[in-house]
Amino acid sequence: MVQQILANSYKKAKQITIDKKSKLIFFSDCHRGDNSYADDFSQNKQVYLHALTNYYNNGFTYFELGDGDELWENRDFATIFNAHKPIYDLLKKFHEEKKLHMIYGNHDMVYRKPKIVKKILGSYFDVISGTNKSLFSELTFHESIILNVEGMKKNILLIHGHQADFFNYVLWKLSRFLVRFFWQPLQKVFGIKDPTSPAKNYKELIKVERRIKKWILNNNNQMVIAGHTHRPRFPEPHEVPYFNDGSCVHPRAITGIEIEQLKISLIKWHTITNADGTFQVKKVVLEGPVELSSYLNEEKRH
Ligand SMILES: [Mn+2]
Repeated sequence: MVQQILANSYKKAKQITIDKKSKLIFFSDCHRGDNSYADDFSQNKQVYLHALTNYYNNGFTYFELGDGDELWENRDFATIFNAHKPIYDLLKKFHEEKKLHMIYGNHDMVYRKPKIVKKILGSYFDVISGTNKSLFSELTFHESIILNVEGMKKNILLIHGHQADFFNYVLWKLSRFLVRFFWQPLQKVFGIKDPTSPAKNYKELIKVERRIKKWILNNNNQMVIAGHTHRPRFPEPHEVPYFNDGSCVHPRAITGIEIEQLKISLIKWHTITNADGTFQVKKVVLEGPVELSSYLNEEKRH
């Protein structure tokens, strides 16, 4: 079942071609919320804004691999928008320069319908002028994207990763219902975590990773970049090419994947406290850079 869902994601993917001049940044699982104590993203919003501004100023294209907006815990996008307006202003700039590519995950699965994207993200109500202002016009969310890399034999599949998680892909509405009315209240009162979420349950996480890796091996070692589990992955060239950009809700840090000059790296942005007491946002390269060709030009696994 899951293997079939992944095959379909590959089949219907939007195709994009990149070359050695392309600069790409991948983040996912921001779970942007309402800025309340339940908003896991709010602790990292300054770090994220700083990092993304840096990428924007350096000519990067932004790929968001799902669960950008936390629409399970918040039913009203306006609350999220008002809590994180500087971020949406920046995303809008990426979009206007055609440098924004969005993939939906399970928490923002409603964006699979273009009509709903237009309704939710097309415009916002500006309190100061008392009028509706345009936000993301003609923005499309995709289930999957294939990156064709100039001069290379194979391509890269971008997905959120909930395709390998039956409960969160097919039964996502039930999952959302349970989060809203069952797991979230239980977590607030008793600290019990949602056992169906691979981000909160290690056993589920391992299962999701195993299913994606199985699909990769059955499909000529197809390189995949995903999110969903919140666990960053960066394989060596001889390993199964399953990459994961992690999340933007780690305590005090965000992780992502960069592609620049056809090299891939796993990076982290976090805050450090200097000796004089000032805070500073810093980027750390966790893995790489490794040539994409070492994942995309090999013939067969030995
Ligand atoms: Mn997810």
